[in-house]
Amino acid sequence: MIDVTDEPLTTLPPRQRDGHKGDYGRVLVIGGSRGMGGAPAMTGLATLRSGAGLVTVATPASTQPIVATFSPCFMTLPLVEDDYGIADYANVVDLIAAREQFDVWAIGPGLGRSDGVTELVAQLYREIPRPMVVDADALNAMAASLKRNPQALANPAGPRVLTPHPGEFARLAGAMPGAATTDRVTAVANFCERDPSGKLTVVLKGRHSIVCDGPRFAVNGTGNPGMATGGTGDCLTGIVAGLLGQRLAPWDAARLGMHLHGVAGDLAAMKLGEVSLIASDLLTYLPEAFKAC
Ligand code: NPW
Ligand code: AMP
Ligand code: MG
Repeated sequence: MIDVTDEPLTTLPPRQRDGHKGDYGRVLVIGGSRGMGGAPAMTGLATLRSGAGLVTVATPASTQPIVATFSPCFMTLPLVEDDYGIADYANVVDLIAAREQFDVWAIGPGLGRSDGVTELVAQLYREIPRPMVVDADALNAMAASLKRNPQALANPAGPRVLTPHPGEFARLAGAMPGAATTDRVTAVANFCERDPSGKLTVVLKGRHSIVCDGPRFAVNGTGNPGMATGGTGDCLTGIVAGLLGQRLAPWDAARLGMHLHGVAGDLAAMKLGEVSLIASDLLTYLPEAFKAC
């Protein structure tokens, strides 16, 4: 039987009176594709609402003007694309060259699936030395790489927080986890054992999301079924990235992020009802969630 941690949740330290935006993290979100501009935009907004100092959303060139209109508060960066989606080589060169500019990377929301995306994700996952949140289509890209070579992504250059829902987890791990919490904990533990580098934190989402960094496990208690609506996971990616930007350790950022995401969902459900809750409501209620923690 695996012990679930009784460590209390970390809280963010109060902001320094003379703090400046560089102190709170420069975050790069990579996501979006034709028809899915909303996903990286929500990730970018959630990152900002979670306290990051500067946020840039990198998205295919054709999607960039759309993503930019969601907010004047984040910057955007166009990615080279061809008829099939992101064209990997040029992007990897550009992004690797930009690595020093960003403290935290968040990759995957709305990115779509293509060979170019698979190559882009594999290279960034392996090579970027900074903390990276990996979600959505970046997880699908990882699954495609692992299928070709199970060791392809072992021992990445920096810490990685993976945030799969059960469907994404099944693609990564090769089997759908059971519904019971003990089965879910076991499934994540087994998955983490495959990369003993100590750089992996996995959040298996759903009711009672599991957070595991190898030796430690936590089970989240916040959230409600109103959050079973498109885009809520994209918001979680941004929350965790924002907390990493403020220098929380991956385990703390994943646990606190999951908790806050659920509190925002619970506040939204209290006000609006579970039926009508939509993902952007989480962005509205995140400030209250932070104030309550
Ligand atoms: P089924 O059929 O429902 O039983 P996908 P996705 C299975 C972007 N988005 N929760 C499920 O089984 C994302 O960022 C863009 C969820 C199905 O077979 C991604 O880039 C939005 N699924 C992309 O869309 C808003 C579960 O997994 C499969 C499950 C695709 O992401 C929406 C679904 O996974 C969205 O976020 C569970 N508990 N258990 C936007 N506004 O731009 C089993 N499954 O195919 O990866 O689809 O999650 O929608
Ligand atoms: P995604 O499927 O990637 O959009 O992620 C959905 C998000 O909503 C995850 O953070 C889940 O933990 C959360 N969520 C979905 N359904 C529930 C539920 N029934 N209870 C609590 N949280 C949920
Ligand atoms: Mg998702």
